[in-house]
Amino acid sequence: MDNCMDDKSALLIVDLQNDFCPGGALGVSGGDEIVAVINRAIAHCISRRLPVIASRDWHPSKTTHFREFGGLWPPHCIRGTDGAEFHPELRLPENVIVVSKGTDETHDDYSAFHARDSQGRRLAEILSSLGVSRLYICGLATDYCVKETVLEAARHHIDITVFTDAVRGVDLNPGDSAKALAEMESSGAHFAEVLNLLE
Ligand code: VGL
Ligand code: ZN
Repeated sequence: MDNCMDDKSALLIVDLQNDFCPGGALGVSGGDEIVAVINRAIAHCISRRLPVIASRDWHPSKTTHFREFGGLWPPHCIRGTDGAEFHPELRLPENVIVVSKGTDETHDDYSAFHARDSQGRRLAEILSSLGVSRLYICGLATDYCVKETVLEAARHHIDITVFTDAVRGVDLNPGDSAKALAEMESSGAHFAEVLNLLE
């Protein structure tokens, strides 16, 4: 297990938004506990001038992703609302690249590879323009967006490492997060801990 991100690496923070934290519309247990850990990973990237990308769930108020319209979930992360904002203690760098997903009325868009930046570029295109081939991933939720992003990374030939101390899952069914981590490992993902990163 490596304890330093190299110059082909970037950090991807998945959906660290108010609605996914305790008290939010779709609060993930312990979701807010990882903010301090992620801030440490961000500091690691800033000191090495490595890109930091933050994805956000950015839904319209009417989408088939929501229970009311046939989906699985209560309304959450509706763009423009407080619930869709990043956690206030997350210390994103000034040059963070924000990518938004779930913006369509008919797609769940769990994978951050479906997200686009403000210029409409998808994540894979952004990574290749930055010369990034290794992605370190953290955030919410282990069993949905983190998992789908990790499983899709292989298809884009991106080597991926999950920061296991900086993810939390929904666990609609008990054990979903553990199962998700096992699937990620079988797909070739590596595991590391932020707390083992060198300062
Ligand atoms: C997510 C459930 C619904 C996620 C998004 O970010 O993991 N989970 N929408
Ligand atoms: Zn969502």
